[in-house]
Amino acid sequence: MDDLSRLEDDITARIDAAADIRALEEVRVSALGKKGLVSERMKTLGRMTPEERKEAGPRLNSLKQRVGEKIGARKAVLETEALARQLEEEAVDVTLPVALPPRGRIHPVTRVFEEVEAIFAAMGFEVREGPDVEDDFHNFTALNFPEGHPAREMHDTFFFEPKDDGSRMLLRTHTSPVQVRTMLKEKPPIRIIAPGRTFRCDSDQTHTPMFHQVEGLVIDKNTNMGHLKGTLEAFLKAFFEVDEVKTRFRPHFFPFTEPSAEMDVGYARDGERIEIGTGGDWMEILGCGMVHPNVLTACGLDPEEYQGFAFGVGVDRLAMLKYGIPDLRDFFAADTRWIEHYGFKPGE
Ligand code: 2NL
Repeated sequence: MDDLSRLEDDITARIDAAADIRALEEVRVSALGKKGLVSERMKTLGRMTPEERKEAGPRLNSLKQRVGEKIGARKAVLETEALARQLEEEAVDVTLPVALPPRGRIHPVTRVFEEVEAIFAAMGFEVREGPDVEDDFHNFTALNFPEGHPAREMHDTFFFEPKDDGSRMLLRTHTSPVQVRTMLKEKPPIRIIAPGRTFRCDSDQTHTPMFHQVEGLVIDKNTNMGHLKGTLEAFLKAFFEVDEVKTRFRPHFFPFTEPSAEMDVGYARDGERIEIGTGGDWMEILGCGMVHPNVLTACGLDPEEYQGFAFGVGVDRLAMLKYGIPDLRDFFAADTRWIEHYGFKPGE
């Protein structure tokens, strides 16, 4: 094998070994570039005799041509490989789900709000909402709490700093102010529920400073305590998913209702579980009564023309009873293991 054949074999081997376009370009420059191996050989032609040149010239030219073609062919192969690799790397599997299934949970309190709202909506009630930060009039005065009455202190109210005029805003201690605002704005018949957060400066095993309440209000010309009992029994049956509920009214006191009552519901204990509906024991479930005439007057309604009932129920306790949750404080502990166990998946 002569010198030129060895040169061609050597270049060919390096072309075949070039792993990518850049390596191949280096081979091309070292072979065909201005100072490349083939070009250097071309420069030797001038020093040859005419006979030598006649033989070597065409051989060198055809070698140069073949090397160029081999580089071109190798380049095409490498480009095809590179494209295939890129397509593979950037491939999108359109058969995969667009998003992973959601991992979040619906909090039992949120769930109970939704259930209560759906049940009362089916009975013709509308939902009304109002601010968490209230004034004294809507939270107390309009609800027949006299100035300086101990019932105001009983509510363990969170007050803000007094304003220049001496008045101070507060965190609502119940959602009743929502109903006050509704009566001031709308004409009877009124049939509403007011779900929401409420606040009292109280914290122990069974009390948290923020808790949840649903209040209900019905105002019309002849609304009476029978309507109250029927409405609440229908609600309890739907909520606890039972065909029968035993209830009783116990006389009570609230400033904003007269008469006032606490409603108890029959229940039976089955080991750890509590079954609401019937049974040998009574459990206090909610407070209620006929709206006090002073409240109607403060809200712009004539007590000679209108009357109605109201009730308030603790949502946190409803959730504990329905879903067998033992400790109230876990509701607000933000423990992901707890919410994975007691929470609900969307649509569940
Ligand atoms: C309870 C008691 C109750 C009301 C709330 C109410 C609202 C207006 C007028 C009259 Cl605007 N009453 N609300 C009435 C009775 C009881 O809640 O123990 N809640 C957890």
